Amino acid sequence: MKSHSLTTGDQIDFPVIHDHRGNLSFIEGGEHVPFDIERVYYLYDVPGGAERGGHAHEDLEQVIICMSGSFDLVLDDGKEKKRVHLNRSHYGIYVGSMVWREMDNFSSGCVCMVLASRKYEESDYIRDYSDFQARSVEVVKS
Ligand code: T46
Repeated sequence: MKSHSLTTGDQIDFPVIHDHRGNLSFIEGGEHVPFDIERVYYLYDVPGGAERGGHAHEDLEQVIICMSGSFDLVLDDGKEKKRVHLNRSHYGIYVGSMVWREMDNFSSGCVCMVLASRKYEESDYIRDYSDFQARSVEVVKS
């Protein structure tokens, strides 16, 4: 696996192979994404005005990609908040563990694909913001 020094919010640019038939991008686990991909999921048919996320993960790492349309991703490490607008499928945003994420401003027809380092585990979710803040302070101290 390539060595990576990504921090949350970093953009990962995927290869783009362009010819007269259009574009092709590809993603290899451990090469373009800093973990072995254990799970892929996607969000689609999101109604206008909907908000998703609103939680953090204790251990999960993800790369979030906008395959079609657009949406905003808000990343909060407990100290600072950053809003990123995603609207192209040739890059993804790295989201490490212990980051509160929210997603909104979905366009019609938006498709968001997420590459994840672990299988789905409800026990990895932190769904209470004050709990997240208290735990992110502990992470900084340790
Ligand atoms: C994140 C954003 C971008 C599963 O059964 N398997 C799965 O792999 C996932 C992701 C979810 N679920 C179930 C758990 C809930 O009952 O699907 C339901 C909706 O999940 P959730 O409310 O977590 O969905 P989002 O869109 O708010 O958040 C998801 C990811 O959980 C989260 O890690 O970063 O997408």
